[in-house]
Amino acid sequence: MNTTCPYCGVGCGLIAGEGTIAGDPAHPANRGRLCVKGAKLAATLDDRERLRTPMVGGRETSWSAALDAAADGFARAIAAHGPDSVAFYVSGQFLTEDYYVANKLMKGFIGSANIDTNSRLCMASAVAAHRRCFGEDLVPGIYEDFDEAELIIFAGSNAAWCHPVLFQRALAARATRGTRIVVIDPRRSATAEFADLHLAVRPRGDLALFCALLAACADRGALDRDYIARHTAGFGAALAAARQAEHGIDPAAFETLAGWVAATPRMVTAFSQGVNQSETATDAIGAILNLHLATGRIGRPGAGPFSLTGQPNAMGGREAGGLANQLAAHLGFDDPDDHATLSEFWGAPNLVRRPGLKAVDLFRAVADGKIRALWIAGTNPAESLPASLDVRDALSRCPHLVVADCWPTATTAHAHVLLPAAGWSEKDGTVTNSERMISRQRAFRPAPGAARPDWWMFAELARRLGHGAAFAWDVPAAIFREHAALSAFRNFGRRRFNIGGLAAIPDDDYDAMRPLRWPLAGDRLFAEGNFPTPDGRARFVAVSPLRHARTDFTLNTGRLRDQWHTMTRTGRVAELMAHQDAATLELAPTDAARLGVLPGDLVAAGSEGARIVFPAAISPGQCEGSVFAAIHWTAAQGSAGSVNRLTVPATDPISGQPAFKHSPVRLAAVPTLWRAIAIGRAASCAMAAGKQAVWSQALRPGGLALSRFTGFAPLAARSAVDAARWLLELPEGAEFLDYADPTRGVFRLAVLDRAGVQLLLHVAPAELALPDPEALEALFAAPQAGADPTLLLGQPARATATRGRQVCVCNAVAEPAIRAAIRAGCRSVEAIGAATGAGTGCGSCHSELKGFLRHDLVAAE
Ligand SMILES: Nc1nc2c(c(=O)[nH]1)N[C@H]1C(S)=C(S)[C@@H](COP(=O)(O)OP(=O)(O)OC[C@H]3O[C@@H](n4cnc5c(=O)[nH]c(N)nc54)[C@H](O)[C@@H]3O)O[C@H]1N2
Ligand SMILES: Nc1nc2c(c(=O)[nH]1)N[C@H]1C(S)=C(S)[C@@H](COP(=O)(O)OP(=O)(O)OC[C@H]3O[C@@H](n4cnc5c(=O)[nH]c(N)nc54)[C@H](O)[C@@H]3O)O[C@H]1N2
Ligand code: SF4
Ligand SMILES: [Mo]
Repeated sequence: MNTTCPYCGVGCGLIAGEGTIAGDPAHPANRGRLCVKGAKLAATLDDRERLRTPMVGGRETSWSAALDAAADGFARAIAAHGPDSVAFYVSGQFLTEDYYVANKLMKGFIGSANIDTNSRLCMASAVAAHRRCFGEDLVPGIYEDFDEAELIIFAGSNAAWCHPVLFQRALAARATRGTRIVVIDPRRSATAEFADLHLAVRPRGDLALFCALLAACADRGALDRDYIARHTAGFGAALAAARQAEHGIDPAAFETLAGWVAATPRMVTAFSQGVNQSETATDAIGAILNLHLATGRIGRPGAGPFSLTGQPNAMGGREAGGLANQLAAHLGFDDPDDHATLSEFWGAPNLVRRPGLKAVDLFRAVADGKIRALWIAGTNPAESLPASLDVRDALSRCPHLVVADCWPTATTAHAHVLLPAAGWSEKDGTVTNSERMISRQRAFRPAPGAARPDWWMFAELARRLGHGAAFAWDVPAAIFREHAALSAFRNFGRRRFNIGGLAAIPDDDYDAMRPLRWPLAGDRLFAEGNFPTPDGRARFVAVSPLRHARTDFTLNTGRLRDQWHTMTRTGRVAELMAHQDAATLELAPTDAARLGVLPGDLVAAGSEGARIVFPAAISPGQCEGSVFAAIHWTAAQGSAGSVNRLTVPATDPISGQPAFKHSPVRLAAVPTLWRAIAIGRAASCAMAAGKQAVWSQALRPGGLALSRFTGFAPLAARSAVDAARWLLELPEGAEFLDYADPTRGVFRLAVLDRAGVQLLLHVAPAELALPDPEALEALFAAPQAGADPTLLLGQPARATATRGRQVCVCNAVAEPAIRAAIRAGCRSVEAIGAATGAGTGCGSCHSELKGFLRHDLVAAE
């Protein structure tokens, strides 16, 4: 069955078979390709830990009782405190149909605009910039522009890891037509490894840089005066403002880039969170749009500004109007006609007239007691919002909290009413990817237990609040038809988002629907101007950079190649833990030296509200004064989760998007006394571990769990069992093999039962090496003759080559094999691929292979 990937906004098509998931060769977004996460989706179809039954107050109950309780809390709050005392907080991982129903209920029938979404954390700045410049939230480009461009600038985007299949198209363009790839990122990211030019912009320096590029194009005669004159307004002021900017970039690198930009009409600027998540994001995107308008590089083959959307349905949410400051179907609050149009279409006399609270403010209002009933679905704000400890506090104070999710999370832990949601593979609907391509997600297996889709839950809530007639759909196709009809209703060409051609699509055709892109009539927007503004002209915005106060260190946060957000899916797949198995704080070598920190040593990062101790990773790709931590790790994976305890809730004043990439932090080295590693079948980390050590735990193949500890307090133990009890919950009724050298601080423990080895633990002082996890794992595989003391050696009895850290997850190729291939003469990524298979799957490990090549070859010279 054809469906669509539940992860990133590339929106790859899939074919789901019996226990297999493969790329769909006929889907235009990926033509059969997948990245690692997509390729490992079959392994996520494991329902063991899913939420299955509705719960009220911690007790299992029926759907009708749970929905009654949910609705009752909303009805009471509305009756006593008015519609603005309730809110929904939803998700770019919703299907468009889910979004449509939730939005219609809140804005049309409850009569408040307090519905916001995690897309506020992700796309809101792009939406605001598009609306300000184009008059409507429109992404002008399509993926084919990546095939046809001659210069692709990735600004604040680590596409090699975050939009891997699209990034492959950029690499293919370079191979076939010599396209240049530029990466603008303060950090030398995996994407930067591929770049013809990496500009290590200073954090938040994008606004100044794009202003400077506009000025450079003007000076070099690279403007499209005709396009400016015919299709835009406000150029003079924008150029004057841009000339004020000081980019602060290395002059030679800037000159190179400015030369390329001036000389290359086929230019795509793809931008993502490095630009979107700052206090000046809307202006920085404005500067990108200005540059493209001024050079006429918009809506033409191979040219355009391109907002890379994060979640699979970030775009569908924007179409449905899931943000608190839009109405629906690209109808807005500013125009009274829009209000009348929507009110009539929905038959909603209560339709709200003013925007609602944006995510960060919404949770502040929960904390202040202004929001008294909140429904959260498809997102995990206790982990993903900035200052997450304050968010948790708000959740715990909310008088009525309803949460719908597929798995238990830090957010579901606070729910009064907990609803089991059907997830990807179990629910039907549509998603829209970064290039406006609408694809079907299809159910291909039953949902576990009583889990149900979100649209159904909201429709049931509506019925209980007395609005049943307007929410009486029986299938998602019916919702989709209404959504499509709304997009065309009284449109008259005013809104480019118009999929009215699908308003009468029969159920069968909806089921069989192939991907299609809007506008349905033609692909590229704005080549001939015709902007959806009153005079048809785009608006230049006069933007120039602010000066930012210098802070001690700034914390930059972002994504890892093989994980998805708060890890509810990917964290349950051992193969996806192989690339990186624990949280680290990456810092520049100079900063590490100043702090006296070696790789793996502990370093504490502190902000106003919290302090997190991380093992340090020292990275030459990190710029001085900036440290980087991944967003994914939660308390379930270790003591360093989650990083949003440290981030501050500063937002862009126009879009309300949090500045996740730039939180001020203080750093301090923490004494690193000892380390431990444990591999086991059943043990989980003990509460005491956090008082003694920084710890992490990750799944390994074969049902094993790997725990790592780095100690900052002395481990007062006389035996290995003693030591283990501080760190781990040991299985009951087992036999122990115990080796202890308390004076040196060396402890080794094997825990055995009749089935064989249960757990192996090694503790050593910081200056001694610990055994390799692979070596310990081999001991679980080997047949054991009882309590064999050689188990404590930390290596297999017969030395077998260990596999080493996996680099290519698709084809399970590890570091030693790759290094051996390089030693044997492989001099390119392709040659390594031919010799070992590494990098011949999704290609997202190419940057690492290049790193090995560079490093190993230099070392060999
Ligand atoms: N593997 C994986 N892929 C994903 C996701 C995932 O969880 N895992 N999530 C998806 C989602 S929802 C999203 S939103 C996207 C995000 O995709 P990206 O935006 O590409 O990912 P991030 O890692 O958040 O940030 C990108 C880069 O911004 C850089 N950056 C930080 N500050 C600045 C700055 O001031 N200027 C510039 N130019 N760059 C800066 C960071 O160093 C980082 O390398 O990924 C999507 N794809
Ligand atoms: N520091 C920092 N923080 C960030 C970011 C950053 O770069 N830095 N990036 C931000 C961005 S761009 C994003 S998009 C957010 C993502 O943050 P979140 O949205 O909080 O992260 P997810 O883990 O994707 O949460 C989705 C939840 O929905 C559940 N779920 C999945 N499918 C369904 C469904 O169909 N129905 C229901 N009801 N539940 C479902 C999952 O189990 C999971 O618990 O994080 C933001 N937070
Ligand atoms: S590139 Fe994105 S949509 Fe495609 S398989 Fe990977 S995660 Fe899924
Ligand atoms: Mo996102």
